[in-house]
Amino acid sequence: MPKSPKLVKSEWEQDKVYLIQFPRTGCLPSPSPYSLKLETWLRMAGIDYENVSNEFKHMSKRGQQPFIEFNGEQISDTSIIIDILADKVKGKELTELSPIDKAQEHAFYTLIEHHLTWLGFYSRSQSFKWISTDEGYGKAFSGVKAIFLKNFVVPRFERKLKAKCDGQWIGTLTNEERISELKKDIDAISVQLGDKKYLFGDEPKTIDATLFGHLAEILYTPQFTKEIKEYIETHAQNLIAHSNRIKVQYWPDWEEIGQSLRMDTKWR
Ligand SMILES: N[C@@H](CCC(=O)N[C@@H](CS)C(=O)NCC(=O)O)C(=O)O
Repeated sequence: MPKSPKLVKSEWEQDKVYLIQFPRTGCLPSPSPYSLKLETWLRMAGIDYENVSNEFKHMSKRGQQPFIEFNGEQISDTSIIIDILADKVKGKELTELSPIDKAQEHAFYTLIEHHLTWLGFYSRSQSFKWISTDEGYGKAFSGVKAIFLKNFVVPRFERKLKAKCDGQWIGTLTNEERISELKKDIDAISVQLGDKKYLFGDEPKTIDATLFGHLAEILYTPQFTKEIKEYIETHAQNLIAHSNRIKVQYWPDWEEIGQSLRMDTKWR
């Protein structure tokens, strides 16, 4: 077992992927759409990985999580990680599409990760209180730590996200305009999915993990307005079915994770 002191997992096994991410939360395995995307992708690809908590302090060189450690190297940014793993390890079939589908897939990736995701950030800038309840980290902290989380960390995070949104187009919109933008995203993805199992056919692709990661944060966590979930329920039932399909197939340990907050649950 080689040793690399600068890594979070300083003693590592050759060819094993270590996924460093936030600790588990109660209402879904991660409060980060990117972590949920990447872990879902690893499961879809059938890659042997080990979860490692970042203990709220270990971040990548980009100042973000999740990231992986693989053969003594740290790799960050979920899309870059996926490209590298698909190339070097497993999961190539999840990235293979015809040129026209690939073009559409890239457009949907941009819509999801660079547009839809801002509505999630906006929602949390308005209220991220759930993160300190049992839906979030409530069960993991007690006493002074729980008070600190609720009264200092959450308001600070809300302020940070608000500043981030204010510096973007989303901060300039009225609430009505924000919701209208979100509905357009939902409609576009729902039309692409149609009555197919996955966005590009019967088999899941990387973009399905991306969609799942981002949509799960909308469907399974509290939102700043009820309108969003109500709109998906009434106009995009197929997106709910898509999320459920992925949850059933790749997250049989979902409930167990929410109860135990363990990072080493068995899923296959
Ligand atoms: N493009 C990056 C985005 C990762 C990202 O934005 N992660 C957020 C958590 S959801 C983060 O670590 N933010 C650090 C911070 O806000 O301090 C990826 O795909 O990995």
